Order: sequence, then structure tokens, then C-alpha cells
Amino acid sequence: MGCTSEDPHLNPCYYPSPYDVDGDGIVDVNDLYEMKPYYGIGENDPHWNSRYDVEKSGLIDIDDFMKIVDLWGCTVSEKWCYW
Ligand SMILES: [Ca+2]
Ligand SMILES: [Ca+2]
Repeated sequence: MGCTSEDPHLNPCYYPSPYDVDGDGIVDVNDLYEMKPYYGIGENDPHWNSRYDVEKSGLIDIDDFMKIVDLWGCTVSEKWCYW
């Protein structure tokens, strides 16, 4: 069984990556755009969304953005995307 489908949701090797926050199958600039309005929001804020706190610190900050940058270009079918 290959992992060749263009659509990650049809890919037999698809597992959602926590770093692909918009769920389109690749870690890229669109994930940063989606996170941007949440920058600086902590877990006690009514606008809190744990999806954007990718390294689970309780605050959406530069560390979360840097994690996305570290894994830039990852697609969900690549094992090295699951650190
Ligand atoms: Ca994405
Ligand atoms: Ca964080």
C-alpha cells in the first residue's frame, strides 16, 4: 500500500499532524496565518484554542510559531513530522 494520494484525507498513511493546525495536509504559511490571531492568548482566555498551542505550554506564543517553522513543509504522511 503506497502513500501517493494527493489528498491527505484519502491517503492510507494519513495521520493528522498536530503541527498542521489548519488540517490541509502540510505544515506551511497557512498554518501560521491561522495561528496569528491567537498569538499571546493563554489557556484562561475565552478565545483560547488548544489546537494552536502546538507545544502545549498553556500559551500561544513564539515557541509555537517556531515549532511550525521547524517542521515547515511537512506533510502528514512523513514520520519525521510527529516529533
Ligand atoms: Ca496546514
Ligand atoms: Ca505554546
